[in-house]
Amino acid sequence: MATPSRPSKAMSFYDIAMLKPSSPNPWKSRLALNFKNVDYSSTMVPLPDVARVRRDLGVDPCRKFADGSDFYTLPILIDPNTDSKIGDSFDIAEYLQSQYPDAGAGELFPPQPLDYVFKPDYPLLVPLSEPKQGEHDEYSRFNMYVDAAFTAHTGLMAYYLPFDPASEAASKAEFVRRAGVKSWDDFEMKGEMRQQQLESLRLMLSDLGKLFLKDTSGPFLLGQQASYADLIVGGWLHMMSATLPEQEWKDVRSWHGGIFGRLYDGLEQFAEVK
Ligand SMILES: N[C@@H](CCC(=O)N[C@@H](CS)C(=O)NCC(=O)O)C(=O)O
Repeated sequence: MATPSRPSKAMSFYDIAMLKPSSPNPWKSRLALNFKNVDYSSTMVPLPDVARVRRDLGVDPCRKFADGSDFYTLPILIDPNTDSKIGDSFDIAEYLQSQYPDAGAGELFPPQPLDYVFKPDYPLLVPLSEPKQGEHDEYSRFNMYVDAAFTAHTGLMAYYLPFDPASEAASKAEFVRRAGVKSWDDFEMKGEMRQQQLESLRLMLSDLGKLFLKDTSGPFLLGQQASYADLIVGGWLHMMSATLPEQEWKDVRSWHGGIFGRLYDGLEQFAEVK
């Protein structure tokens, strides 16, 4: 049977409930779903319910905590057209591309070199998912390094997550438990430490930004053609836009000749929250 170019039944997409969507991996998938212009609806899951919802949907965890225990995460995409359940943002993008190759803006994985490496100075609190070997190796590696680069700077963002008041206390308590700190206030990064981290973020973005200078005919890595690599960075830009204090987000947008402000704006066409 020929692969349909557009699904006929709406898919279900699961993201974490916040006053404004803030989670980078679900954002990557939202951008990819809108890029493909497929029909879907979103379910926003309170953070303390993510593990239960994922288990109830029968989707195995794809990430582990540092102690080796399972870490239940979102996004999840359920496609009733093919009876598929996908529980990792990279897998979701690959699934959409293979199942709906011609839909929407077309190819999510055009061949391109993605020469970017980031090594954090210290181990991340929660290890990242391993990159997958497969058809889109270059993108998978890029995804891992970009995740590492931004995760190393989430100390600037965590305190400002716009929690849904209904699950705010439980969500904060869970973060406090995971980080092994005394209270939520310990997440507030200020003073000299904040300035150092902002400078580190600026330098990291300078390095990442070099990839965007190869083709300046548009805001994307390939100039005017958006690809999943742009969406990966875009997921993190959305987290920063939802969490950083206003002036810091303005600074990020304008650093390095405005590369990341232009990218964020260029991706607006795929950023509708449905
Ligand atoms: N490799 C996974 C990682 C997903 C992930 O880490 N999701 C985070 C949000 S960005 C999450 O669900 N966190 C739940 C929690 O912190 O309890 C993917 O790309 O989908």
